[in-house]
Amino acid sequence: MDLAGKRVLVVGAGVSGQAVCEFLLKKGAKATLTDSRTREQIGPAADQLTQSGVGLVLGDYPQVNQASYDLLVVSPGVPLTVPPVVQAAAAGIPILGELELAYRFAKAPIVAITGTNGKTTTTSLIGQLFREAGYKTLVAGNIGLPLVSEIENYNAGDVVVAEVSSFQLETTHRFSPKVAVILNITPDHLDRHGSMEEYIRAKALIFAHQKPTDWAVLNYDDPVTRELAKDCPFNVIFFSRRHILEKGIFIRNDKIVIADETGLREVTGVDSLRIPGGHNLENALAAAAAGHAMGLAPADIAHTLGNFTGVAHRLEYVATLKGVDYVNDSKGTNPDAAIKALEAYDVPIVLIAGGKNKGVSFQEFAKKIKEKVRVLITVGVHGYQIEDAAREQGFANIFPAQDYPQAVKLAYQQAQPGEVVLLSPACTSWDMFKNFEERGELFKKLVLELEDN
Ligand code: UMA
Repeated sequence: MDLAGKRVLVVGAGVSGQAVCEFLLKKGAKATLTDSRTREQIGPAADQLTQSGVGLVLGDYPQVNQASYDLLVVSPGVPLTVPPVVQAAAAGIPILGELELAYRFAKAPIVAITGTNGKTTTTSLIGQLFREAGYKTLVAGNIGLPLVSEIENYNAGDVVVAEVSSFQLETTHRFSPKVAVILNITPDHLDRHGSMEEYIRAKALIFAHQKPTDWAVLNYDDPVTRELAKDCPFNVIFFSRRHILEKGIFIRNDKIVIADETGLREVTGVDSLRIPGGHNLENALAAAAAGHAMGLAPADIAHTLGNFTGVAHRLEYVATLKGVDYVNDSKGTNPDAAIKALEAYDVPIVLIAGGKNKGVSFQEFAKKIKEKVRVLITVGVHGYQIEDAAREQGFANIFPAQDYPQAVKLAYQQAQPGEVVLLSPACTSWDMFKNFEERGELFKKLVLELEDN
């Protein structure tokens, strides 16, 4: 892809858009960055961009036609219905996302991971697998570091492990990872994708352009991903924690095993995993399948599975106060993730939940609350929806909180020794915070302040 002299409009001045502009300048393109936010809202980053030679159109989008731009690069959080994207499509100007752009310059094989839940944990685990097996490994993508920033520093013998979201996949055309992992697909981001069918279609783009020597790793236990196998152009490896498979990665006699044409091999005992919950077992199986597809030995896979302790904001242990464990699962941004968090514990739970709903139902979540939770503390703009759903299930031990300090205080007052206080909001943080990290950090800070009192 020759970008030299090309006039490129980048839509969205967040982490992704800024990294794309830097990359474009390096390639000799003329980059213009546009954002619905004003210069004041963007702050000092706007001045830095201007100084480095990026044209800025802020607070409003420019008109897009063939006389003005040769290419559009869209940030993942920008819906494809915004005027510049619609105008570019009408004018026949190519539209792609940062993931596709990075792919066009990739020399290293890519292991890409998507799924509604577990992406970040599995991406981190797979990254650790390759690092510990001695590969120079890049871990990037939706996890936080835009791929385009680093992709050219990795060569054919290295490995790129990329967390990819449905938003990023939506703007791919040729993206073709060596190994494409889909962990699970349950309702999420329906406000953006419009329907479950469209969301599944976006996720399935992860394997749409694979080549005959590539692999798709799919969850056999998830009806949606199991069904997707028939759309995979080439090789599929299933993983399952509930079924014995003829071929694939699964559990037999409490051991993770690999069955392929060469026979059956044990990897490690399920009890050697250090990340809690059945959903994390699925993440570990998916990671083992990805490692196996890339040719790692079972002993190398076993070594890392036994070492990996998880990532921040996903069932992250914070402290034990008066016999109560405090756990930060701020990344539980949808009901399914929060259900999995609740399922990870066998003791009564004091749950803090709420935030901004992404257009999904809380009914199943409320059923799980009835089953596992002793006290529910709601917070955030749509906390009342979780409260209503829980009451419909006949659960009434609910305390609405005004803000996080009050929520943590209520949890502290209500929790009894042996219980878990779990923040797993089932909602995004965007009503009160910049992102889930900021929400999780505040929760941890408030918990640690309790410790001081
Ligand atoms: N904007 C517009 N018009 C719009 C919408 C947004 O101009 O209609 C502007 C905003 O004003 C803002 C910019 O676009 O300035 C934000 O762009 P973005 O939302 O794409 O966010 P980035 O900062 O570029 O971060 C993105 C991913 N964000 C989203 O997909 C929402 C990050 O994933 C990712 O880490 C980063 O690129 C690097 O690849 C975050 C995420 O929440 C963690 N992902 C979702 C998830 O995991 O569920 C998909």
